[in-house]
Amino acid sequence: MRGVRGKQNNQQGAGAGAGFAFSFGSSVAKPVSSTAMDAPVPPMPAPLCLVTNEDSVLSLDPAALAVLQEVPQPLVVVAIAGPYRTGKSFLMNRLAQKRIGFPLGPTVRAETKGIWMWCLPHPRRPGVTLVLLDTEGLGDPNKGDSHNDAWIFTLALLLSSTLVYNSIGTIDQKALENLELVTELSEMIRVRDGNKDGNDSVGREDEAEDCEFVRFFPGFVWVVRDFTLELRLGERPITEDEYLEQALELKHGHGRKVQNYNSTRLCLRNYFPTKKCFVLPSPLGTGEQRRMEELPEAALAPGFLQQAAKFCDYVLNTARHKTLPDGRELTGRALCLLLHSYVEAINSGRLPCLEGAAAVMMANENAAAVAAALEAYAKGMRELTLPTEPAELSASHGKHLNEALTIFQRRSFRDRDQEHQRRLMEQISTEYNRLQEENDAASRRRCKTLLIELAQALDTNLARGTYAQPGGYRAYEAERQKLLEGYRQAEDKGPKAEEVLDEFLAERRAEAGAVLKADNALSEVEKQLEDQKQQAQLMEQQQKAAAEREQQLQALLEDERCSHAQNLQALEAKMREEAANAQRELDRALEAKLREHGEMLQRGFNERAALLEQEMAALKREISGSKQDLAANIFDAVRAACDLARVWKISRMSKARGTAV
Ligand SMILES: Nc1nc2c(ncn2[C@@H]2O[C@H](COP(=O)(O)OP(=O)(O)O)[C@@H](O)[C@H]2O)c(=O)[nH]1
Ligand SMILES: [Mg+2]
Repeated sequence: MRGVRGKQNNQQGAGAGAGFAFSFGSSVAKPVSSTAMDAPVPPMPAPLCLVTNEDSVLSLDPAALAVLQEVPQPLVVVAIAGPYRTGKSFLMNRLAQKRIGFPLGPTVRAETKGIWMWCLPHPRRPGVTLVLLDTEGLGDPNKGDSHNDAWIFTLALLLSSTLVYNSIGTIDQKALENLELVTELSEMIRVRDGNKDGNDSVGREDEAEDCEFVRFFPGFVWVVRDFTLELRLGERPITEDEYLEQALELKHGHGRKVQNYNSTRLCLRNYFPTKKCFVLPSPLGTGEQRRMEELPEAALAPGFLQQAAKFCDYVLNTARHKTLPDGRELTGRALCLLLHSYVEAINSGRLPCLEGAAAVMMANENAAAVAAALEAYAKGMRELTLPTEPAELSASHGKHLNEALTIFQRRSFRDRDQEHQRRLMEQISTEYNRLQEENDAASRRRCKTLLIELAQALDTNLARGTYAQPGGYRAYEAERQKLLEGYRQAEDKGPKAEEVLDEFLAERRAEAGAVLKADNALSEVEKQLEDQKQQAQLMEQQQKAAAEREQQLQALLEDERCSHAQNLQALEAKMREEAANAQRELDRALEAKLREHGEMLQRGFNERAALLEQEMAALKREISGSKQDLAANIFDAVRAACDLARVWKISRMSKARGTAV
């Protein structure tokens, strides 16, 4: 069995970016994403090889993974694929706005074949990382191992949010045949793990799955290099997109020849949610053969520069963030997890499963989101110095719980049955309980120390027998009042102030009685009166301690009510956001199918149109299902949160009353 192999790869790009910036046309920046304030991307001076393909094994490079893993921002992932030596790396360097970066054809020796990665701050979207993926050596007979060419192409496609296919000349039958790989995609990817018995060897269970590819696949851009034709259809000038559309026109009929003709075209039409085309003339005069990267910008043909800038503008302005089909944006960590799953499947002879990989990634990320949120809560609460007043502890709990929920919400993915949020709330509750106990203990320690200090004069006088003489009780009582005053004035006693004082007075009850009894200056009646006063004072203190406990219990219940409300609010906001994202993505898929349906009808491909109608009906069912799901989920969330709140309440009340749950 072949496993994923970590491989130390020291190959770097041909050199660090020289900081040469091409100027692209002005553009309107997209709105900054919600996670835009995340830490910026660590500088990556040159591309690294992310996936290598040698000896029929795909390996992930730990150094490149480490870089990608550290990107906490949303990603725009642009991958380029196509025949070798067609200027792919050259074009990607222009997208990076760097003269030197991805190694170009003549500068690399026959070495690594695979996917190179370059992470850069997105030049037009603050807070977003642009990940460029350059595939190397597809179809190059002299380079590496051609066995996994199709896997490299598939991985580039699955990782990207925009896939650029680059070829030279024109989009003719030959060019489309070179792109035959797309027809194999339905044999190489599965949407979901249909085979429940676990025997998921290569082979597809569900032939209809590829109609769902449109929800997972990136936007598609075909770039034609050294283009020499005039963009005309008969007399009519046409756009580049119309040129692509025309090249992808289907033929009528059912024969094998027609099927062969149509197969790649059909896949391109059906799998990709958007299609775009750019034609670039040769950057040099005809027949010139020079290394472009060594030429100054001014030596490149203006037509090439203009078209290349148009391509870069399109990609930088419109390429979408990399998301899951439900619209949730991926970070570098999440993309790494998906990549691991895909490569592991491929190396062990299985097909990458899109939903399976997403589920593993989401579980992993949700667990990490719980840990990060809990850590933030604990860190925030550690700022308090104990003992502190219960109101302060409670306010701090509310503040940091809110922060923790925000962190969790930002970082987590679809959280089935609110399992992870529930776990987070339980762990925060446990931590809050622990802190309260710690605060109680710290309060007891502080109050006891304080009383020992304040009682020093009393104890010294008692030891000296100062109170064992006529008038001693009055002196004792005056000293005791001084002690009580000092205690009341002391700050930061915490939640156990009254309770500890109550215990102190009860402990000293006998002592006060003895001093009173021994004081011969007092008559029996006076002694009785003083004794009653002592008793009343003790009872009053007992009541204060009881009131203190009751007040704290009420505050705890109020804390629970607030936590519960915060939890619910976070759950509902998250669900609404998820539902809106999912709806947007489904709408986008539906739109692509609707467009294709219109074209098929117009061109008389009625069978195809009917098939598309079925696919659209399935998507619409999913859309209405997702709306019902939202309502059901919110209901479930409320119920789950109520259950949790009830458990807390019972446990807190029992704790406060000193009984076991
Ligand atoms: N004719 C032509 N050559 C190009 C173009 N862009 C880059 N080149 C040159 O073609 C060679 C291969 O380029 P490279 O980007 O490494 O191709 P890749 O193998 O597809 O990545 C280099 O010497 C480039 O300078 C282009 O648009 N037309
Ligand atoms: Mg290259």
